[in-house]
Amino acid sequence: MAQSSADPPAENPPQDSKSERFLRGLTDYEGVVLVSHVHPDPDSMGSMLGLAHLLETKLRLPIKLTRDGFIGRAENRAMLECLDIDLIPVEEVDWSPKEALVMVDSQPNTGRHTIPADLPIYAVLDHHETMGDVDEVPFRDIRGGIGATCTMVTNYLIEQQVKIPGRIATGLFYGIESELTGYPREASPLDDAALQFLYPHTQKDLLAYIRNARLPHSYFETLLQALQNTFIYDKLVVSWAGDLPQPELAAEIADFLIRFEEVDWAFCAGVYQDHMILSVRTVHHDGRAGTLLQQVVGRLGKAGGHDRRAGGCIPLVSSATTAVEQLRGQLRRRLLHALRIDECRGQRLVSRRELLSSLQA
Ligand SMILES: [Mn+2]
Repeated sequence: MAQSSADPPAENPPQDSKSERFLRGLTDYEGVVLVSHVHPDPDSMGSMLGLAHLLETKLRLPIKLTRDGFIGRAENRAMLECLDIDLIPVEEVDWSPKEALVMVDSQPNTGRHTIPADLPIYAVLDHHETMGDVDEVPFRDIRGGIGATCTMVTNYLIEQQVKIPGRIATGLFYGIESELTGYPREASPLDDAALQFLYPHTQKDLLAYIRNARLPHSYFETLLQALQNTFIYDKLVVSWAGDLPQPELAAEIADFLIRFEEVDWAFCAGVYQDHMILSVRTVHHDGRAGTLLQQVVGRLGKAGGHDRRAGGCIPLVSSATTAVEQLRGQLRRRLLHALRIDECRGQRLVSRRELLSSLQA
């Protein structure tokens, strides 16, 4: 019979299930702190929301949800606001050995956190293929083949027969949905089953509000700047976005450009504070974008991701225009080399003549 309510199946969770082991290891703690990667995305926030609900229901432990860095993307801010998610800045947390540290949607020492590197971590729940230092972590649930960490958390809630309120269902649903965008989809049957399970319980108006979040002026200015500095090299499109009002915009531009019918790869880079933020997308299902970007970035910074999507950042030695230009040149050469594209002059997406004539009009 089809699952028709938020009441999960009636049989008891098996003793060796992942959720059972996860909860069992937490019985000696007095509380739990949930952390994620910098600039938490919907998958991070939904996972924290879902896990907090699981822990509060099953163990009655006080839970802290945190954020590393700020949340910039309009959809993510809308999610935070309308689901009333209260995140404590990580720098304000007093780390105590009595509280278990649980990391979601990321792995330790992947360059995606600002928490002290020597903090003992009880658990890591993640779906990224980029391996972190997890040897010392007692509980690990890392499944690279899964589209979203929220899918794993949804399954913990189902296994533990925990009722999922509308607000939590909406967060988990949007967390999964936002990870499965683009074509081809990076999803497993488990992701689709979780979406199907959650959907009847989501708050549809809130979902629509998040999906259609209103955008600030700076979004359009940066987009225009990026399009004016976009170059085509064979099957690759490269966009230099300039200064980013918020770091996630590089990924949004890469998402937009990968839909360009003439290319298979999209790369966008922009400067946020003292870092160059990088984003890669490909239409190839087994494109190993994460590995490619790691190869391109090398020791200049950090990178990682999935088959079709990857992100990275490089600390800038200097913010002088010449230094940034030099880095751009280096990245472009490495990118062309990694994709086996001959070194050539890029063709502008919007020609110089068109740019000038539209300015004079
Ligand atoms: Mn994720």
